[in-house]
Amino acid sequence: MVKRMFFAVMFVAMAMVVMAGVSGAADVKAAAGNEFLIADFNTGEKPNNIGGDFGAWSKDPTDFTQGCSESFDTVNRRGTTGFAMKLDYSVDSKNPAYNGFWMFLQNFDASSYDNLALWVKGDGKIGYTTVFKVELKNASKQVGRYYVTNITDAWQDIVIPLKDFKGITDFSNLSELVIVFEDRIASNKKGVIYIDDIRFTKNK
Ligand SMILES: [Ca+2]
Repeated sequence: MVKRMFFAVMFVAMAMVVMAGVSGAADVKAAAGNEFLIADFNTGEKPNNIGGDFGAWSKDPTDFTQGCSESFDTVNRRGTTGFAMKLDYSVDSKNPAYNGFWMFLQNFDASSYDNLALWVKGDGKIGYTTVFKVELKNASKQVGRYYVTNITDAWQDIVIPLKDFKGITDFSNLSELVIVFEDRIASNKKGVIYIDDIRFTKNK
């Protein structure tokens, strides 16, 4: 009888452990479901976390007074491991100048998400623009535009509501994310911007 009681107590205890484990797992899953990681750059190589290629681009590669180059940076990164993306740009040209960074989004369906989020900071020693443009493109050739402002030399989690992208209404098949440095807009014509942990997020 005592033995049977013992097993009964053990069974209840084990059931409670299992249930606690299940509810813990459910919490993790819910948290993960509120955020989808597109690129953390932590492998130090292409592609991004969803298999999309990326790189720097320039309006006029033959004009050496303007351009943008991309590299993986381990010193300035978000978090304790891996890399961030370093964008070394110049729009300091007598010609019209704009350039930046592109990333394929593999027709990602972001329609159940509320925001595009990314960590951003400028390089305090080299200099940086406090403003740049972010574009989201979809498979039907819509181009959404949003200006990120108030960049500083400290990491900031920039959360952009998808509805604030002007020019795009369908987020179910996103083809590309583009960052644009523009001569007329940039507060510093040359500089370095770091980006990391590009995600789509849901409002809590
Ligand atoms: Ca990273």
